[in-house]
Amino acid sequence: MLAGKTVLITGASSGIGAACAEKFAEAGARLLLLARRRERLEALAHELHSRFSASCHLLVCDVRDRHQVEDTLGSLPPAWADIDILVNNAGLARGLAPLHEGSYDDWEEMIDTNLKGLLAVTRAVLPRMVARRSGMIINIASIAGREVYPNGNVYCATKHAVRALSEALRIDLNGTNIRVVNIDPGLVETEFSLVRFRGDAERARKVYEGLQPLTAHDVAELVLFCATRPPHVVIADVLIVPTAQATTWLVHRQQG
Ligand code: NDP
Ligand code: 8X3
Repeated sequence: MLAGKTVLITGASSGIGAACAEKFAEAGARLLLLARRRERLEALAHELHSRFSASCHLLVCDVRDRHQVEDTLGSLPPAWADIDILVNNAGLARGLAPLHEGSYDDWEEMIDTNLKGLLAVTRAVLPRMVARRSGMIINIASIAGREVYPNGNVYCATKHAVRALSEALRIDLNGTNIRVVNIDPGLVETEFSLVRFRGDAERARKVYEGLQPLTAHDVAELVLFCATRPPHVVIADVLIVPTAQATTWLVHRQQG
């Protein structure tokens, strides 16, 4: 079903995005891999080519820069220009602080990446999908798009916004055959917390202490499932959490 399909994955250099790239490559898709870190993308493309003979085209791009996104996606080689599936995954959290102590720079980075970056990529990709009356958008939002947790204020707000955009897209695209999927993961052990805490590995480790978190692979399997439903089916909205996680604030942790 995915053989020969063109899939654009943003944030493909790490975590959930890289795991999605692997799953789609295994299924025979052609991959547009987008992120800022070129070496990571090159290493991934090399691995996917040697394991699955996957065809990859690298897009070194910062989704916060709308003009860069427009230039990058507006000048794709013709063989790569018709994107069948867009996985909007690039995103990050910065800091964890009460709003009255929050940093404007952190807020801006999260809003510019998680919200405006997703908008810029979607705006650049959708017109050709609409013209072809075919395509799928998979937004990686978060459990933080359903619930707000202490000190998560702006990150949660960006993910609530992603959720709103998934719903809005499903309305705007009704009648076009384009499907919109919203996926909300709970705790997934990736570089996410390392980025949130600016390289503080000990603090990042504590986020997942005493429980078995999701892996990026767990989420990628769900993404692949959503991407392989027949054309009349949309998995519109999914929450995926580790068994130990009931809500953002209720997480069962083993002691010692
Ligand atoms: P990682 O930090 O492992 O991966 C984040 C990816 O986003 C990287 O590939 C990074 O690439 C890319 N990225 C970040 N900023 C930009 C940018 N400005 N332009 C282009 N790419 C960018 O984290 P995850 O894999 O966990 O996160 C992926 C998504 O999943 C995010 O949207 C996150 O909010 C969401 N999520 C994560 C959860 C978790 O617990 N881990 C739970 C719920 C949702 P590079 O730095 O090379 O640009
Ligand atoms: C990432 C999950 O709960 O750490 O979106 O915000 S959480």
